Amino acid sequence: SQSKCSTRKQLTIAGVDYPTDSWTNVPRAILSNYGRKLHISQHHPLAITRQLIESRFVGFKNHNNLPGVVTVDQNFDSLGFAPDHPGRSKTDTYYVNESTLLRTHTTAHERDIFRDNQSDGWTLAADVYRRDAVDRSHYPIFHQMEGALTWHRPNFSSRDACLDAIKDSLRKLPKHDLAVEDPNPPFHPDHNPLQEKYHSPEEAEAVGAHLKRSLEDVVVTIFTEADKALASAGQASSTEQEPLKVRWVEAFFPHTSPSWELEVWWRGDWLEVLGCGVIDQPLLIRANQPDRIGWAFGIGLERIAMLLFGIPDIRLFWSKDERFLRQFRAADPYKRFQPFSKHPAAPRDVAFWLPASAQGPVVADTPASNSSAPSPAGGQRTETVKAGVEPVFHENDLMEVVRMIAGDAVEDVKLIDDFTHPKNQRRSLCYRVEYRSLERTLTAEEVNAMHEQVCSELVGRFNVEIR
Ligand code: FA5
Ligand code: MG
Repeated sequence: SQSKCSTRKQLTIAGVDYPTDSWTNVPRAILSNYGRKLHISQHHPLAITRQLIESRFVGFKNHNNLPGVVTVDQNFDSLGFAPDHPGRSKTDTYYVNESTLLRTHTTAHERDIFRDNQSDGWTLAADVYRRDAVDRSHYPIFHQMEGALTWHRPNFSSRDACLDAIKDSLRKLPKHDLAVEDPNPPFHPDHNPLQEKYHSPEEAEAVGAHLKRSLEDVVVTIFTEADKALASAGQASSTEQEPLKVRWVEAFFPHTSPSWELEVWWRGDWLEVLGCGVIDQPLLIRANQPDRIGWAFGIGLERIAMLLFGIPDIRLFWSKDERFLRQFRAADPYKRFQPFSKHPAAPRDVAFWLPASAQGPVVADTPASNSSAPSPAGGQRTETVKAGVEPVFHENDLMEVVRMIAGDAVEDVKLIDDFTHPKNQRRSLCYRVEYRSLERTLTAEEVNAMHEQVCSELVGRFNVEIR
């Protein structure tokens, strides 16, 4: 592997030793942040956000302390991910070893929690880990909250009784008067089908309606409450003077069907805040709950918190700076973040020729890597790597080199030029790395030293030729 970690014989995570193998690719920088548990740190904005969401699910059991090392079975197999699903790739996922990884989503615990069956409704917040791009909204560790609600439906003959129960709980949900855009046809027979083998169309529609209304309630309530509190304190609103705009779009997950994502209008664009759907019945069957039917969702806590508090950069959540931390109080949750400083950015470019063996397309950001779509809109992988062949250069590997060297002193990395020489067909890439610390001004010497190290690591690891 390209990772230096693979030379270690074992990896110790939270006091537990794991054998390493050719799959091991967890860098030390990740382990140093493992176990910070920001989502249960009192007064941390992620913990406040978690509590605000939990408060909308009355009677649900909250699981908030599950360790992040899980098995490949929990993270992928138990959820019906295909053996060749791109989310399983080493370029997207941090592997401890071949059978063990850092969970890429909180869904990794669904089967086990359904199997325990301690409550009809539950939520679970946790840190999740993904190899990904470097910019102000992506960090290799972020937090999700999973939630699910199931109804007991003892056998097929009692479908109608269960349907009545679902419709009854739908009637009892709080109402809101926001017009939510829902442009998609509710169900797509070809790639997002109703599970007609298990559910009647009426049941699926009722579960879907209950799911959507429950999640609309979360978003509408939190942002409306925030705006009320901010207005009375004379502060800018969380939607930044624009009225709250929310819409449903179709989505794809191996563990739900049909599936949707909820998007919120923010700073001139739609921001995806959660994925959800009607739980795949085979998953409930694997969890030994064939007599239950229901919905599940996974929401990004950073995404909600960035909107709610106006936090401009995802790295701030990891700050230990009191000027950040003291701004948030659980008892008085609705506050706008006041930037305490803006230090200058220091851009540096790195241009290089790829080795002759790596001339195929470079893999770009894969935001939809946990979805099951053959070609999800907006999140296609541009990779053309043949099955079983490891890509020689993957953009996420470059991202990781930059993070390893610059840590939180890097704000953004983007491809600014991609050029193939007309005569010899060699391919050259140029990336712009924006160095900027949130806490202090970096000196030119420091930035140059980091950048030189980035360049030499790229040469050493990927055999590129710096231009
Ligand atoms: C999932 O992870 C699904 N497991 C969610 C799910 C659960 C669907 C249960 C159905 C039922 P996705 O990869 O889209 O889906 O991530 C879910 C949410 O996590 C996103 O909507 C977003 O809010 C947040 N998220 C995803 N990637 C990042 C990232 N790199 N940084 C910050 N937040 C992210
Ligand atoms: Mg998504």
